Amino acid sequence: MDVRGKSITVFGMAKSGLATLDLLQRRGAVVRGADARPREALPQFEGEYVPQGEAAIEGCEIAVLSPGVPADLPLFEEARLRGIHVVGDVEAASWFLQGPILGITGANGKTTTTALCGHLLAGAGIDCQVGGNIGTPLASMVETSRPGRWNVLELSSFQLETTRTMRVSIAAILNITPDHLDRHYTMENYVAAKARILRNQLPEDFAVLNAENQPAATLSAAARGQVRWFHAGAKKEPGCWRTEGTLWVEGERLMEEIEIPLRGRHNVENVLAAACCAYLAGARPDQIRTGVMTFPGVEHRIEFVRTLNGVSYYNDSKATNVDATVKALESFSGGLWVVLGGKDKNSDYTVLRGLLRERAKSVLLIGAAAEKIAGQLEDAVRMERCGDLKTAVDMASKEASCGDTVLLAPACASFDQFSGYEERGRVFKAIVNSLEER
Ligand code: UMA
Repeated sequence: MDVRGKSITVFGMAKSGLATLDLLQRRGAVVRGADARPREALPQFEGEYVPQGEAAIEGCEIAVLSPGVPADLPLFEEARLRGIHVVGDVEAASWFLQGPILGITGANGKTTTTALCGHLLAGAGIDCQVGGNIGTPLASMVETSRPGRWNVLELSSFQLETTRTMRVSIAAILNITPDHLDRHYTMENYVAAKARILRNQLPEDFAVLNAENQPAATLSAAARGQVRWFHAGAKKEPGCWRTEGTLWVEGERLMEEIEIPLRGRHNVENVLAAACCAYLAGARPDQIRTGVMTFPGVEHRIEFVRTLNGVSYYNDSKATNVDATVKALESFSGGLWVVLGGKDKNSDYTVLRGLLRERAKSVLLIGAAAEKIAGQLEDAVRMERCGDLKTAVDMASKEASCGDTVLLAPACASFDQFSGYEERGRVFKAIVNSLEER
C-alpha cells in the first residue's frame, strides 16, 4: 500500500498507536494521532493530536485503530459510511512488513506458544523476530523485517478482527473458549475474529489447528491452506500428537512428555502446536526437542515465584479469563489458595466450582468482580473477601500450611486496580518476595 500523501488518523496513542504513527509518518503519510484521553494525559509524540470524535475522521482517508479501540464504535461506523478505510494497526503494519508471518492465536496459551516458537526457530538457526500481542507492536518490527526472516506473531482477536489483506503463512489456532465477550458480545463474533487469521492463506500455507477444541477444529472447513492437527490425547495425522507420554511430529518421535519443563496439560498442547509450526518452518525434530527442553517459560504464566515456610507461590496473572484459570487449577493436585477477581468480562465463574471444591482450600477475592464471583461460587469453596492483592497474599501466607500453594490466577482482567496483567503480576511477586519467614 502506498500511503504517501494520504491523510491517516491513528486511534489510541499507547504502544501500538505510537509505533504505527511513527511508521506511517516515515512512509510519507500525513498522520494525526487521536485518543479518548486529552493530550496532556498521553505520552509525547511527533505530530498533530485530535480528540477521539467527529473531528478525528474529518478529511481522513484511512483510520487505523489500536487493538484496545473497539472497531464497532459509532464513530467508525460513520467513518465506513463516508468511505474511510478502517483497519487495525496490525493490518496497517503488514502493508510494509517483509518476510513470512507465522501467526498464533487462541483464547489461551498464545503468548507461551509464540515465545516458544521463536525460541525453537532461533535454536534451529532459522532467522526470525517475535512480536505482536506479546508486547511488541507489529509497526515497530517493520524496519527489522526482511525477506526470508520469519515474523513470529501473537495475534489477538482485537488485532485480527480488523485485518483485511494480511497473509499468515503458518497460522495456528490453539483453542477458542469464551473470552472478551464484553468486546465481541457473542461467541460467533469472537470465532469469526479468530478465523480471519486463515482468510488470506494460499494453498501452500498451513493452518495448524487443535483437534480437541471443537470451535478451532471446525475452522478446518474454512482453511484455504493445508491443515495440520495437534492433539494431546490421541494420534492425529497429519501433524503433531501425544500418545502414552510420547510426543510425535509427522510420525517421528519428538520427545517424552516428562522432558517438558512447563507445568500442566495445556502446556503439552502449547508444545505440540509450537513444535508443529517450527517443523513446518523447517526445524528438525532433534532441534525442536532441545529447544523445548531449554525453554525458560514466560513471565506471568504459572510462573514459580518462591517457596516460603513450605508454601509455594505461583504467579499466573495472565489468567485473565475463566478458561485460563481452569488450566492453572488443573496444573496442581490440591492444597490451593487461589486469588480470584479483578475486572469482570461478562464471564461465567460457575465453571470453576468443581475444580475449586476439589483442589482449593480457600479463594481470596479481590477487585471489582468480587461480589459477582462470590455469588456464583457460593457453597462450593471457602471464600474470603480481601479487596486487594496485599491483603490476599498476607492472609494466605498466614493461614496456608506446609505443602500448600498460593496461586494468583484471577480469571478477570486487571484494569480495575492495575494498568495491565503485567503490573498485577509484578505487584504480586513483589508482595510475595517481601514476605518474611515465620
Ligand atoms: N483508547 C482510545 N479510545 C478507545 C479505547 C482506548 O483512544 O476507545 C486509547 C487509550 O486511551 C490508550 C490507548 O487507546 O491511550 C490504548 O491502546 P491499546 O489498548 O491498544 O494498548 P497498547 O498499549 O497499544 O497495547 C496493545 C495491546 N492491548 C490490547 O489489546 C488491549 C497489547 O495487548 C499488545 O501487547 C500491544 O498492543 C502490542 O501489540 C495486551 C492485551 O491485554 C497485552 N491484549 C489482550 C489479551 O491478551 O487478552 C487482547
